[in-house]
Amino acid sequence: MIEIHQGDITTLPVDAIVNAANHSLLGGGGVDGAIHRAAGPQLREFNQTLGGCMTGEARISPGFNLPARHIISTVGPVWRDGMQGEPRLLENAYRNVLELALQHGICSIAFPAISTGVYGYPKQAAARVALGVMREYEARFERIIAVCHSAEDADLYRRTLAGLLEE
Ligand code: AR6
Repeated sequence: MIEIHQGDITTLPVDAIVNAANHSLLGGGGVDGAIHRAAGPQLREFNQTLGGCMTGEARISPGFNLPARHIISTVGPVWRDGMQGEPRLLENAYRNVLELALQHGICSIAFPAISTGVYGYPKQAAARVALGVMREYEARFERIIAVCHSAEDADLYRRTLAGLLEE
């Protein structure tokens, strides 16, 4: 069962939280900034050894000062007009995070709404991609948590998940 949680992803004591990062993996704004602040400067030092990350790929780091044991960073697509492969790239981001999590024996994982902030991906369309991939993997995890920063986003996720379950 996919859980929808409203709040700050950095507070969750799970095996892994997912970061919506940029290619450098060295920090930024939004959820990326919050995760780097909460994990501490060791995250940036560690990520300097990873050599960056392409759009749709995923990299794993320790959780450092977070309650989460690991951070899996991915880079979502920047939304242009929807005709530049954005849906496939967003799907790849979710899928590659979940595959990497399985390789590392992670049982509980929490995701932010990748690409829906600074990168401008329309929220409804992004929620359909996110929840669609999560449903494919849910049987292989104890917990998959979709974290929404606002109550409005959590409502959108609940409605989108209900719609997918009816299909
Ligand atoms: N917990 C959960 N969700 C959050 C939090 C939080 N603490 N803070 C923000 N969100 P964004 P992107 C939500 O912009 O669109 C960075 O600068 C937010 O409401 O963080 O993938 C990176 O370095 C939104 O729904 O990520 C990249 O340059 C979602 O997280 C770029 O932004 C994603 O918004 C990535 O942009």
